[in-house]
Amino acid sequence: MFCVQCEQTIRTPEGNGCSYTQGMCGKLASTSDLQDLLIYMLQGVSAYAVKAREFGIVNPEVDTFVPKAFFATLTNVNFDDDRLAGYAQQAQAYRDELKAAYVAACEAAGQTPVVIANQGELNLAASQLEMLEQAPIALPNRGDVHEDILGLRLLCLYGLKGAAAYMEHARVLDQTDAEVAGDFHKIMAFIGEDSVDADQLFATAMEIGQLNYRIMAMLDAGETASFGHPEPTQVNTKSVKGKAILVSGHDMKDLELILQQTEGKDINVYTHGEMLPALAYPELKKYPHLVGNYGSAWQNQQQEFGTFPGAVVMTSNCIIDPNVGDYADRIYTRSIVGWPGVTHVEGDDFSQVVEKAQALEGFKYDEIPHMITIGFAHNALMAAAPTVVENVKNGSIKNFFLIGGCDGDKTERSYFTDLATSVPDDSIILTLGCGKYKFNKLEFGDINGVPRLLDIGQCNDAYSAIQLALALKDIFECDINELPLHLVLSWFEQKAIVVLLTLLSLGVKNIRTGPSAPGFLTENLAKILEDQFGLRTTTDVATDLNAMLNKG
Ligand code: SF4
Ligand code: SF3
Repeated sequence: MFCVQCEQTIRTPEGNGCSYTQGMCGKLASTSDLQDLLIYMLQGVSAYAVKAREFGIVNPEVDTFVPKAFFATLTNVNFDDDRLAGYAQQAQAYRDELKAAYVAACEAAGQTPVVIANQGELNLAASQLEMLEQAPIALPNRGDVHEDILGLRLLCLYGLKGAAAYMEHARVLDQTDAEVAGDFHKIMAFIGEDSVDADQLFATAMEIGQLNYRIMAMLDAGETASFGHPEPTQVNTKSVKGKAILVSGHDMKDLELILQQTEGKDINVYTHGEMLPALAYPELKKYPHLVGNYGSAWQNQQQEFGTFPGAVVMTSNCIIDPNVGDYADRIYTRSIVGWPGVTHVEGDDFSQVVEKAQALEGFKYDEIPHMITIGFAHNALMAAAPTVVENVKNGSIKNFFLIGGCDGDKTERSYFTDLATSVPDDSIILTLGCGKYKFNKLEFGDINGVPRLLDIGQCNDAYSAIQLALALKDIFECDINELPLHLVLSWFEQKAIVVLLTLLSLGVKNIRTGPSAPGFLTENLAKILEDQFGLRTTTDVATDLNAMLNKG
């Protein structure tokens, strides 16, 4: 196995990456190898999807399948070898179908079809064991390439994974776009070609960022069309007496289905992790039995799910071993999420989850409520903009800090809590992603009625933060990088990588990321990104804060 895609990757002086029998996330070598083989097959599908499109042949089923199956290879999404092997076989079937359609179209047009080698022709073995023997050709560090080229390839591969995940989140909400899918296939196929051209790889990384901007706009449209625009909302973070279901991950459509199917059944529904922002959407908060948020970010799930006296549903990343917390029999996976032995809910029927919650004890008492405020996505931010601008003009607000991204369990991540509590009192803090749990239960007060902590939403709601920055830039008639806006992103997995690529592709400079640099970025690449974009890794709060306030 070789995997270096997340922040917790193994780092050694000889090189970074999980490459033994198991990754730090618990992913076994067999799972990792099957994921790589799956990606290899998906690249073959995309290569023929590009060719078929030359003849106007577009298969929406394929356009859905490729990003969805690619999503299964993100950190902490799918640990189930049987399902991964199944996706790889399905990819082969789709590839062969597209290839046949393309060849037939070429023949009809009197052209000679292009033969796509490697990913275009590999035939998978029938058994999983034999498939694993084929895996070495698909490893992401295959071949003998310069480490900087490998780093750039991985930046593209992991960035596109993040974009694929958001595409699938958008598709669930009926947002698809054949042009976006076509551009996605082009990049997916290109990555499979193992380019050694640094400029081309770098340009592709920027293209991925731009593609993801379009995808985040689609996802935003899907979420707001389905559930309305988030509005500032007080949310209880304590438990309420009664039977209970906890819904984690990013997929709000699943939450809606669960809310509909628990109506009138005396079951309280709670959000967890990245589902917290759902509580601010009118079409979700209207359900009185959606009672609040329980727990915090993904890395605490073994303890939090372990003590939750009800059923748990994991709708997307990030899942970790449920057997450690002893709740494998009452957690359910959805969509591309998988854990061997855990019940996977297909279709729209959550009755087994409801029955499980009814059979479990539930909370015996009401806890004393602790309220936090959420719901500052773009519409709410724009509504507050005139007051904010007035306060900027009269000097009451001097700086904006965007502190957000992924959470994780490294102790160095206290940096983000310390930074949020150290910024000057005349600063507004914007946050998003599960990284917000490092400080979202603290009290930050307000500036002339504007809350100092504005929770924008999930990691994909970086789209809303970008809209605010663009609006402020227009109001103050300056470049986006001249705004008193400082971005400090915590990263863990590939969605954060693609959000970063989006920001860079939009020309946003001087972003800080932490708590460490990605393991696949070599010193040379980090230097190039710093020279071109001012991108740098966090150091200590005092040094970074001083530099940011002096616009460094
Ligand atoms: Fe290692 Fe992260 Fe890959 Fe898991 S996802 S194997 S921890 S790099
Ligand atoms: Fe969190 Fe996994 Fe990334 Fe959506 S849920 S931000 S880590």
